[in-house]
Amino acid sequence: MNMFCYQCQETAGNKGCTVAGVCGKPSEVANLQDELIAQLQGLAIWATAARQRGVIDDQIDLLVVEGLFLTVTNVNFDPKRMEQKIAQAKELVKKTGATIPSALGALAEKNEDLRSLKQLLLYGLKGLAAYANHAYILKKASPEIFAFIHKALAATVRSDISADELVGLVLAAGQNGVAVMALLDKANTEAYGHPVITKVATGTKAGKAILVSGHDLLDLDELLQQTVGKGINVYTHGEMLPANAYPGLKKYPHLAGNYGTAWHAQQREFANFPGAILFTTNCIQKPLPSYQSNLFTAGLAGWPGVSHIADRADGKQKDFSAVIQKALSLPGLSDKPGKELTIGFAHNTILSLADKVVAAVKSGAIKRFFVMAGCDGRLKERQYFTDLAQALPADTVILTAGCAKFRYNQLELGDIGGIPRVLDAGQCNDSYSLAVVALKLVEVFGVKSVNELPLSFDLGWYEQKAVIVLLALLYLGVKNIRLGPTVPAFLSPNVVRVLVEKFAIKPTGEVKADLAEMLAGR
Ligand code: SF4
Ligand code: SF3
Repeated sequence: MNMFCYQCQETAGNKGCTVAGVCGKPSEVANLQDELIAQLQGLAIWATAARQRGVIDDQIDLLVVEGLFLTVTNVNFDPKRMEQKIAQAKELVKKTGATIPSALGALAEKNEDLRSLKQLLLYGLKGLAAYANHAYILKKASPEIFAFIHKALAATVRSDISADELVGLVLAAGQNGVAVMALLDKANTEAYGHPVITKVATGTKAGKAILVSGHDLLDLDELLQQTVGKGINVYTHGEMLPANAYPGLKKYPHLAGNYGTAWHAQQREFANFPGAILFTTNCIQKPLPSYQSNLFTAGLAGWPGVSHIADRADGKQKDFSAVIQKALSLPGLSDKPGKELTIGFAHNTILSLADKVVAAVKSGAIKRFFVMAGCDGRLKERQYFTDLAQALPADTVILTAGCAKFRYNQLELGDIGGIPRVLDAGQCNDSYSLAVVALKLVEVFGVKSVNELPLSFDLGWYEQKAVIVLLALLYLGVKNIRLGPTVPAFLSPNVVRVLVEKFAIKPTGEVKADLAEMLAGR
């Protein structure tokens, strides 16, 4: 075994990647990630004890969230960047005298169920850290969330911990997941305003072009500012699509629309893009030689041999001039018509339509809502989500967030009295909107819980941001969530049993049978 990683949905044989990652992660990087996690665990143990003495180390707070985010699937494949982060961690370990666990990796825990719970917690923390880092970049931070990350990360190496205590921490991670997504929502909306209903072009305009992928709105913002008047059109890709709906970003006339679909189609889509491409976070894949020299990474994203834009220094913006020069040196796009996507249905928009939505439910025009959110991925079994969206009765509405939407956001699903049948709340980062809407529905329908609403959850997962979204929903008490296209390999049979008993969570199955069950409220 060269490595062991089973943190994502595409893990080899739904058991574990042991030679190299299906994602393209070489064993060298996987092992460096294990080493980095161990350093972070040591620092987390120290920081938890230090907090009890009233000592807070801002450098450790930031390093732990950045380090965890760096190990999320498809963020960074560059061993040098991993080594740099390990070196930073080691400096802090030296400064503090923290003790680093000696056993590395998921298999360090020998008990199958404890291992499963510890890894579920760790992957939830990775997602939590990713969202905390997104908020931090927009100058929003929560000491309570940092403290929880440290406490829970420290618990993943405890040999005296019980399964019950770990289950408690997993649910507490969900609680912190709700808090971090609320914080990120505040960060995004304070910086760029509440998303508004927006029609986004998927065709192209003649001219030089830059394509921006990933989730980092500030990178896109600064690039838009630096391309004003340069004769360059900026397009969004994948999880950047929702950026088009923010007033603070859509005000730029050269934000020209969305090009392409979800992350896993990037090799084909980028190869056909005759401009510069900027990847800001997950999910980057191995670049093809045909476009590697047009590709840039920023923030925590990285691929060996791909030019990386330096981080902000001294309160200044990132310098995207290399991306701009590259775009100007390439042929650019020609005029091509395309469909329009209607987006911008984050909580503020949906709540402003609440009267209309409630009236539609009360009149029977809308019978049921389906939350179909989360991740997209390569597996052909994900056709299930397209087929399900297509099979939904015409009096139902999809609430979506995350790149899962690319499985059905181009279908002609129409609207119900002017309410589109696909309400797109934004990135996976914006899943908070779906919780706000669900809780609002509880209030307006005067029911006791989300589980009494005409609302079903059918989620696709791929990486660890989806894990924290799932844990947040479990914390909110949501039952009968369908999860697919496979059950996470890191869940042991006993842990699956607990999840089924407590939350009636179930795997996605056949479209027809699942639909019949969901329409019956199961
Ligand atoms: Fe395998 Fe997924 Fe880990 Fe990549 S992130 S090595 S595909 S389990
Ligand atoms: Fe997608 Fe990676 Fe998860 Fe942000 S871009 S949802 S997979």
